[in-house]
Amino acid sequence: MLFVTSNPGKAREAEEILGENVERVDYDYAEIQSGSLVEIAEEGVRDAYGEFGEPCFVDDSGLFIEGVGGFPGPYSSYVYSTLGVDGVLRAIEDVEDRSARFDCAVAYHDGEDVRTFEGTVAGRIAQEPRGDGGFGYDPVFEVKDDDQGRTFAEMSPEEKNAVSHRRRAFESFADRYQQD
Ligand code: ITT
Ligand code: NA
Repeated sequence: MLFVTSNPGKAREAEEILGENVERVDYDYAEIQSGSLVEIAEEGVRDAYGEFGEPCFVDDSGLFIEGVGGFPGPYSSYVYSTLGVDGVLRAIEDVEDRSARFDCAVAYHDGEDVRTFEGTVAGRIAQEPRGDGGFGYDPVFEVKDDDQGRTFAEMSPEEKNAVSHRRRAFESFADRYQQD
């Protein structure tokens, strides 16, 4: 099955989580304006299916910061490419509640229906970026359940993949579709 994404970091993680029968296609599917990652992923996979005509899935993810009403949430991609990680840190400088979560919505089109699988991980936004691993917001996302309080970027790929929002979403996806 095809994983339709413009983001190589996501594709690497999906491969590690799902195994080998994932083929990445670099296609920027249409992203509707919506407050819901699930809606964005579902519309996106319909667009991707229209483009490729074979079973495929997309992953729409977002960082939700509690103290600023869930910003940047569904706009995480736009905010990342405009403000960047440093811009986000500046924007929340005076915000007290830095608790946050990462959500992932995976939508799969099997040729007839669309099904969606969700995953989430709790954390908080670090004061400064730390670590060289991962991609995107990983250097500022401190994982809540990590006893050393590391950011995703301070973890190995295996460690991030063991607890991430993406792992949780892809796991329920795999439970449903990869019986063998
Ligand atoms: P697609 O083509 O798959 O949509 P994208 O990078 O635009 O690629 P999203 O809209 O889902 O993907 O991602 C929103 C933003 O959050 C984007 O800037 C990503 O780099 C970032 N992001 C997504 N997953 C992440 C993760 O596991 N760790 C850190 N940042 C992540
Ligand atoms: Na995107």
